[in-house]
This record gives sequence, C-alpha cells and structure tokens, in this order.
Amino acid sequence: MSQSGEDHNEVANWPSNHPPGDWARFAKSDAAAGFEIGPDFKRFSQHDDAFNRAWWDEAIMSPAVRTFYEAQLNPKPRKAEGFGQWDYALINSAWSVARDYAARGRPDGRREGFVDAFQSFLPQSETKAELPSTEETTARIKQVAKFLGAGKVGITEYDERWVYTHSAEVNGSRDERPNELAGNFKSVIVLAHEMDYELVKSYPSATAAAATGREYSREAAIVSSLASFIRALGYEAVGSSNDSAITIPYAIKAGMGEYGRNQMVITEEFGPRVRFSKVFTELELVYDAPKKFGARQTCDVCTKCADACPPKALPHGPPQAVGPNRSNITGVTKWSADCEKCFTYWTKINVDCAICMRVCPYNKDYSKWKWRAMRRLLGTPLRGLMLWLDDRMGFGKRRKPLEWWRRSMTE
Ligand code: B12
Ligand code: SF4
Ligand code: SF4
Repeated sequence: MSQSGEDHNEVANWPSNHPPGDWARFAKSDAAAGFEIGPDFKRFSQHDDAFNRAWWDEAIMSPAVRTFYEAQLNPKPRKAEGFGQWDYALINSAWSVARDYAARGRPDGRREGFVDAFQSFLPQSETKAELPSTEETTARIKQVAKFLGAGKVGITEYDERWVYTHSAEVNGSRDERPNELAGNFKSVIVLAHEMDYELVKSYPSATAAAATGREYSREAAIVSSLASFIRALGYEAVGSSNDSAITIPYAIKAGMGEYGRNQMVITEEFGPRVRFSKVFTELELVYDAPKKFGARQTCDVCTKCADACPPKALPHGPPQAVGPNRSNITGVTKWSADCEKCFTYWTKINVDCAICMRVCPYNKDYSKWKWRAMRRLLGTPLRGLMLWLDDRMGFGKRRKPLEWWRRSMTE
C-alpha cells in the first residue's frame, strides 16, 4: 500500500501503467545513474506533495497556507528589506507569464505547468515529417531547444515510474484526479533554465523569489514551443513543467548533473541554481549518459545546505531508504527532505525559500575561470580545502536585497 492508503500500482486509470516486473528493464541505466530502487518501490501521487497536502492534511495545514499565494498577489508590503512594494512588484511581474499560462483557457480549474501538462494550440500535423538518422534528429531537436531559449538540453528514455499516479484538483479540495498525461512516449527531453546569480544571493526575500518566477515564465514559453515544434513535425509531444511527473530522476539520467543533499540536481554549468522542464515525445532519440563530476562525493562530506536550512528540513546523514513522511516517494534510497517543515517555513516568511541553493559551494558564476578551477578541485581529494576556502571567501552569505536594487545605479 502507498503512503496515501491506496495501492497506486493497482490503479488502472493511467495508460500503460506497467506492472512492477517490467521495471527491470531500467536496471542497467539505473546503475549507471546511481539510482538505488528497492522492491517496495511505489509510484507517487501529486496529491501527496507538500504543496497539495497543505490544503487537505491536518499534519501540515496552516491558516498561512490559504493566504500564501493570495498574499503574494495582493501583498501588504512590510518594512523588512526585500519585502516592500518594489520587491513584490518584481516577483509578481516575473511570475506573470507562468500564471497566465497556468490559467489560459481552463475555466475547469486545471492549472497548466503545475498540475496539468501544457496544452498545445498548434494541432499535431497529419503528415509525419521524414526524419534523418536518429543522431541527426536528436541534434536538430537540441538545436531548436537552445534556439528557443533552453540553457542546456539532455534526453533520456521515457520511464513511467516517475509519472504521478494522480494529479490534484485545484478547486479547493486538492482531491486526487487521474493524471491526464497520455501518449505513446519513448523519450523525455529535459531542458535546463538558469536562475539569476545575483538575485539568488538575496534569498529569502520577495526580490530573490523573482529569480524563480522568471524561470517558470520562461519554462512555460520554451517548453510549450518545443512541444509545438515536434507536433508540427507530426509526432506526439507534450510540454511539462512541475506537472505530470517527478523531474529530477529524468534530469539525472539525461546527463544534467548529480543529485545533491539539498534535493536538487547539481549541474556543472550552473550548480543547483537551475530549473527544469520536460517534453514527453514519441520520437526515438539518442539518450545522454548521466554526468558525474564529483558533486556526489562533495555532498558526502559537506552539510552546508542542511546546516543553513532554518527549519532543519534537510538530512545530515547518508541517503536513506525511507523518507521523513508521506510527501516522499516510497522505495528509493536517497537524501530526502522533510517538506512539511520546508513548506511551513515558506508560509511563515510568505515567500518561497532557496537558502539551500544559495549556500551550496556549487552556486558560482562559472563563466569565470577561477570558479571553474575551484569546481574542478571540489571534485578531487582537495575538496575539504575547497569547502573551507568557500567559507573563508564568504560565499553563500545572504546579500541584502537593497544591494540588488542599487546595482541599477552603478552598472
Ligand atoms: C513539490 C515540490 C516542492 C515542494 C515539496 C516537495 C515534496 N516532497 O513534497 C517544496 C516546497 C519542498 C519544494 C521546495 C523547493 N523546490 Co521544489 N519541486 C517540487 C516539485 C513540483 C515536485 C516534486 C515532487 O513530486 N516531490 C514529491 C516526492 C517525489 O518527493 P521526494 O521523494 O522527497 O523526492 C524529491 C527528491 O528526492 C527528488 N527525487 C524524487 N524521486 C527521485 C528518485 C531518484 C532516483 C533521485 C536521485 C531523486 C529523486 O525529487 C523530489 C523533489 O521534491 C518539483 C518539480 C517536479 N515535478 O519534479 C520541484 C523541484 C524539485 N523544485 C525545485 C526547486 C529549485 C525548489 C526550491 C529551491 C524552491 C525554489 N525557490 O526554487 C526548494 C528546495 C527545497 C528542498 N531542498 O527540497 C526544482 C529543482 C531544480 C534542481 N536544480 O534540481 C524542481 C525540479 C522544479 C523545477 N521547475 O525545476 N519543492
Ligand atoms: S551545500 Fe554541500 S551538501 Fe548541500 S548540496 Fe551543496 S555540496 Fe551538497
Ligand atoms: S528551501 Fe529553505 S526551508 Fe526548504 S529545505 Fe531549502 S533552506 Fe530549508
């Protein structure tokens, strides 16, 4: 039985809900990616993530949850630096395209990009374009994704283990409803979207949260455009952001980077300061290999994110087979967060947090050679020295939001 009391593997309302035995076909690629998945593995229902539970589960519900989003849209600016009218104007402007996309044409309460995949207004062409070799098709798809604005692109096989068994209603109840993602998918194209380095430095604040909002807005536009491109070629493609499936396992297999203690994929190019979107497609493409550059070993000895987390939501010890509560998937050995604590903290500060991203020693501007050199050394036995240096140099310290505004006068 799953943590929400139903046996989701028995649920037949989702197409191609393979029985557990079929998942053995992923054993080789799981080993290459470092995934440890036990026989008790169960797919996850989106109804059980902390955002949705905050609406229906006494264990995490708080009056602040109900006002969290409303208070951001109609803020009562506070005196605290980073929470004034200019700051809320910035966060709301950055989120505005994602918010418009979420609600477009959906009077039924569906929310594209959050609990529903993006719909495509461009019909799938009835003529299937001729495809060159798989290698060339893959290269062209990646080129288009970058042209559309993706910071990085990787591809992996479609793996139904990470597809949510259910989505959640957004009209008050957050009840489970069938996950409507459907298609004859073979590949998942993962797109990375870099978050602004300067803004992330001042997390937590409404100013910094604009860095998250801007990428959700970009994700909506870029991933929908890429899905439309593939549909215009005559092939099935569905664009997705936070909806439909857990993104991190796809991102790791698609070669985006390594999984960190802070619950994020640490990329070589942007560290953890990056967001992901994905396109499910029937196209057969060349899959990328998982990318390793020593981040996992750094996390084994570093606890900066766990130390800095205000509600102590992150683990200090080694990866575990069981997570802290029902908001964690069952049967995967990994570092897992107590997301009841994390999201409750957000509702207290009335803005999202990303301190665990800000303080990570991989959160650097890697366009500069000296930080690239430091990253390389972090992947070697000198990592202890590098972590010490990172502290000495003051990386990870919160920057005052006002300094970001002052930049407008000096640059
Ligand atoms: C819900 C959610 C949250 C919720 C609740 C999570 C929960 N467990 O209930 C909360 C509020 C905690 C949250 C916070 C943040 N989130 Co969040 N979140 C999500 C979301 C929408 C769904 C994840 C989910 O279903 N979790 C429920 C279960 C599966 O959780 P879990 O078992 O603990 O598993 C987690 C990890 O262990 C990992 N994971 C899951 N399965 C597997 C399997 C393997 C083999 C491995 C290695 C890892 C792994 O992914 C899960 C992430 O929550 C994803 C987008 C997506 N669709 O995946 C973004 C996402 C994970 N979040 C993201 C980010 C950046 C953040 C924040 C920094 C907020 C911010 N301002 O940006 C913080 C970081 C908090 C933290 N350290 O965990 C990014 C991560 C990008 C990256 N670099 O990897 C994602 C991918 C969104 C995006 N568009 O890019 N988030
Ligand atoms: S802060 Fe340290 S432990 Fe946390 S994710 Fe980054 S490198 Fe890993
Ligand atoms: S987002 Fe903030 S509260 Fe949540 S785990 Fe990271 S540091 Fe902790």
